[in-house]
Amino acid sequence: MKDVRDIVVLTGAGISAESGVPTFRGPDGLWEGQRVEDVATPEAFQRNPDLVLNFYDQRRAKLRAVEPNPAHLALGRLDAEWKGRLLIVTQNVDDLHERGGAKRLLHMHGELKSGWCLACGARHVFEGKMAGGPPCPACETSGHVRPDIVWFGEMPYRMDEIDAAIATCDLFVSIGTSGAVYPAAGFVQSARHYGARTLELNLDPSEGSIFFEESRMGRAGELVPRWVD
Ligand code: BV8
Repeated sequence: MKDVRDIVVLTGAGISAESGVPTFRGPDGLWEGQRVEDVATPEAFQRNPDLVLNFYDQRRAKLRAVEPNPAHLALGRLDAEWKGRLLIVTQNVDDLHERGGAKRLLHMHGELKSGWCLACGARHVFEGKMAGGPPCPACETSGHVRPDIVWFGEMPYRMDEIDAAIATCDLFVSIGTSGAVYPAAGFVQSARHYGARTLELNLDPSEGSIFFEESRMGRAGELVPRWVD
């Protein structure tokens, strides 16, 4: 990539679709049979913790059955080649970027394989079921562990780092996201403001397509390796 020093890549559910991980806004608009408002807000967790815990337990369990696809693997190669001058910011909570070789990676919406203890604040790796699950390994309190996921109305993680990376990158690439959720949906406008080139790789035009200098439509499993290699 000529004249490019620092790259920020934003990914969304579309990059994991070919691995068999359902996107959020599929044809039926439901998300694994649930309304987003019923499972991805702090209010939903207050109202019906078991429904929310089971929703995430099911998605966590499914991680064992899916593999990184050529798009994740291509970004893993780019990460190795770009030696710290590539930052991947993912909205996804799966672990497919890590398993695809990505190292400099930031989960702005949290991770399925992380638990957060509301009693002591400790975060810890979590592989099993949270509903009726084990106590917090740090404080031994039961029944206070929640998914370490950023729900609607909650502040995404490490926004300062993301904003600083976008302010200094030469190229901003968005892969597999509908551009429906903020603040991620606004990153392209920040990147343009700071003078970065902007590229969108997506199956369909996103809500922010008009802000991208270039948009390539297609499957991430084909477009991303072609862009990287
Ligand atoms: C916050 C975790 C503030 C859950 C998720 C303006 C500014 C700031 C905030 C707002 C604002 N307006 C409204 C808000 C509030 C809200 C928001 O944006 N609402 C929307 C609905 C309007 N935002 C928030 O609440 C955020 N928090 O703003 O906090 C604040 C400030 C101070 C103090 C406290 C708080 C938090 C948002 C995070 C919510 N959590 N996920 C979980 O995963 O269980 S969001 C959820 O949707 C996912 O994480 C995902 O990241 C996100 C977006 O979905 P996509 O990844 O884009 O997936 P989608 O299905 O939509 O699209 C898939 C795309 O892939 C499609 O375009 C498709 O064409 C494409 N595709 C499909 N297959 C392929 C493909 N592309 C390529 N190849 C393929 N094969």
